[in-house]
Amino acid sequence: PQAVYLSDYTPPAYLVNQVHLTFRLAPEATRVISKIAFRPNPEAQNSDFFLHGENLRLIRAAIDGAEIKPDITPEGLRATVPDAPFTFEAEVEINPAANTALEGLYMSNGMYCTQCEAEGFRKITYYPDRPDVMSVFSVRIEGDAPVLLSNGDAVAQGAGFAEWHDPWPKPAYLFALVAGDLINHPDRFTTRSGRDVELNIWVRPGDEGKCAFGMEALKKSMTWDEEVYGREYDLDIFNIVAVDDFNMGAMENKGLNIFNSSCVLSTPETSTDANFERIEAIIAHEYFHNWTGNRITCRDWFQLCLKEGLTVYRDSEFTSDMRSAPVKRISDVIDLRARQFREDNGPLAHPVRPASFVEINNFYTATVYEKGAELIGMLKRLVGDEAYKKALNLYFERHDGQACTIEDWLAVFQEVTGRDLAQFKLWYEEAGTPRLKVRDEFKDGTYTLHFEQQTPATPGQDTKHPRVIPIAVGLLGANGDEVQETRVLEMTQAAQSFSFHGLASRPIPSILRDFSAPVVLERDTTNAERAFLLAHDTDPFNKWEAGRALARDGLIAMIREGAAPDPAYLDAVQTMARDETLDPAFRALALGLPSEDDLAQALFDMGSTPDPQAIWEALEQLRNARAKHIEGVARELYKAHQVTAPYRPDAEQSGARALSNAALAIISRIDGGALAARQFESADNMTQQLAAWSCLLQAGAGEAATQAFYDQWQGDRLVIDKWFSLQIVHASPEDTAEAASRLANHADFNIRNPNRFRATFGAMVMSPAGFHHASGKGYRLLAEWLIRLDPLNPQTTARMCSAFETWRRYDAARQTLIKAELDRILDTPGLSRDTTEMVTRIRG
Ligand code: DPP
Ligand code: ZN
Repeated sequence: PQAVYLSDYTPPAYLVNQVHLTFRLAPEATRVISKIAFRPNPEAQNSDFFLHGENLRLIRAAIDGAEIKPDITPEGLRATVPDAPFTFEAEVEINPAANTALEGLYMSNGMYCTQCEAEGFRKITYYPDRPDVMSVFSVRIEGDAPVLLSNGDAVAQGAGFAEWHDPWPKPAYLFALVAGDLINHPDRFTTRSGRDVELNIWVRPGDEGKCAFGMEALKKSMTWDEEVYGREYDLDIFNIVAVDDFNMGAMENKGLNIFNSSCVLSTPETSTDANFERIEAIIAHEYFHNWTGNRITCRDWFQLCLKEGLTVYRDSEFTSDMRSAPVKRISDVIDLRARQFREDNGPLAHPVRPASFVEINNFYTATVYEKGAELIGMLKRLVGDEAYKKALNLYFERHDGQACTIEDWLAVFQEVTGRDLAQFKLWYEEAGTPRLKVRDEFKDGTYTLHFEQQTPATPGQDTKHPRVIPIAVGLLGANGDEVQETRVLEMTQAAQSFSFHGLASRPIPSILRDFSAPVVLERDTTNAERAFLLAHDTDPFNKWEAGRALARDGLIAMIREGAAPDPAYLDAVQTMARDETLDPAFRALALGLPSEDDLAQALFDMGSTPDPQAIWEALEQLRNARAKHIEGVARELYKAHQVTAPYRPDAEQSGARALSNAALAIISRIDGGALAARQFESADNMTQQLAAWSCLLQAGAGEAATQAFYDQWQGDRLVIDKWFSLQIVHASPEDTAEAASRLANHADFNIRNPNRFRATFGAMVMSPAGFHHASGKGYRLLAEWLIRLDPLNPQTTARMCSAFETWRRYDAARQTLIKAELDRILDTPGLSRDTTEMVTRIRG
């Protein structure tokens, strides 16, 4: 497969004035009739008329009404055209029923649905399928489904047809069409300037009771974007549709967002607090794309972070405003380290703005999204809130209606602040997580921090340059008082020192507060100091971080030296847990432990070869020791934080449940699941039910609950996904692969449904001791199923190959086993471009 390079970008040869599409829907033979008004682009560097098109059966094509016989290749169509505006018409036939890749127009439970980002529109009809070609679309849908939807406003409807017009020019990747037997949950929203907007969430009959929370989230998002970014909605209707078979979480098509049903449908009985929070965030994310993504889009797919990094940043600000900002920050960093740092440390490392790709679908990554969002946060910290606001206003004003680049984005900040952002831009161009080493010194009332930064080489990028790093620092006195409030140090050199003067005694530093930059901070320190920061730091992130580091160091000593669980950690965590001045949600997070994968990476960074089984055993040993040590506290917490009010998925109640369920997990290690069994019986919401069932599984006493849970939820796909994954997650490492294999052969397994596939095999790879079982059975099972899935759904297959990305951390025997599976996948005849690229990069 051929790579595409950012440096090869050329402007489109032809631009589109308007598009008219007619769809005659039929499951196996849908006709798409297009009429596209083109004009030559004055900025073009050639006059080649090429339209993308894949798997289309061309029935006829014409230019200015005269039939033509274009050259057709597997990638598209070429024709000779006039050197003046002209109209291109085509009629093609496609087969939505056979489309299992879920890209282009496909069917899900009898409903027609599209997914065009990034390059799916070319599977619908011939078109310049690139984001810098923007046009106004009108769409006519003919079909017998009761509900026929597309982008923009409905202009005509009747028996068997509907016509839609979207007045906002958009790239083809934002096109959407939905047709089916759907029911709406309606509402209205009046924008700040008085536009009355009709809102709908469309679902399959039977799901209409699962929309209320999503609708509230949508209205909150609309208000928030007006208040915080001054952005209003711009059509008279906003539709959301829930679809069961979907590769991503959701998609921001103009005026017609399409959601994986797991990211929009909810009820207290079927969804956990975490599900509710995620739904709120994803609804916000897709809605916010209306300005950051749709009104201002990307010039080319290398600029994906322009819309994704910014929109993730915006949705994280929204969640911080709706819920607890510190809890959101800590959760985001846990996720960033688990997914993005892992990616940055391995063979798939790539810059936030990649310079080349083979298949763009492989670049919807934690690096583009989550690290991309971190860059926005750093930029804001560097320029300040006021300048950020001004720069954003300038960005919206100047680039509305345009397809832009990272250069355009940085230029507005340069103009508003007068600051040279050339060094900042390295964050977009160089892959890898900087290591930030720090040592300190105190002399004559002056306290100095000496920093050194170094970024490890990544594939294709051996040389790294010093970055600009905002390091938020505060200093504490021996009694816990803050002697220096948070100050942002701006590091720009490979090595740099910063001093604080006039101090009475040696302070205790709190460095990288609020996780002010996506770096790995390395500092030699003591357990006593960590316990002190856990008790006294005024910065919630660093308070949590101190506890996390204490736990991690203790675990590493257990794994490497066979040490006993660290009493300093056990005492500190006990004090923290019963500190009623702390938010319960914070305490629940602080009771978490580093993941098996985090520990594997930490050991590897220290020059040790991680043993997944030993890591798992150390974690179990620590959890058991901790349960013995703080059982009494856990029982107090469990009682004190029971929620008696009617269920609400808000921050307060979720926090209380998170803490009482963390306590339940501790108690279950002592009582064998007795209390969990009672909670399982009495639970009236999924958060409580699932937590109790998890504890029972963990205690080896889950059999009856497993059956009861299935009997209760058999008809609910999203709950049954949980039933699949939890059994695998809680299997012992010896049985992880067997559990996954058994469930993959269960009558309810469906290889065509990405949620179910991920619930099964995603759960397996999230259990490292089981997945990395020394026999290689986890590797074999995953490879087998990826080989089966690839011809059906390349995108989801390729995504899941990243389970293998950490292979170089492990011992020679495991490396050999993994390489054999990677080779087996690569040798599969007809392997997709998506999977070929991923496996080739992982193999190195
Ligand atoms: N649907 C994906 C997202 O919203 C891609 N745009 O991030
Ligand atoms: Zn997005």
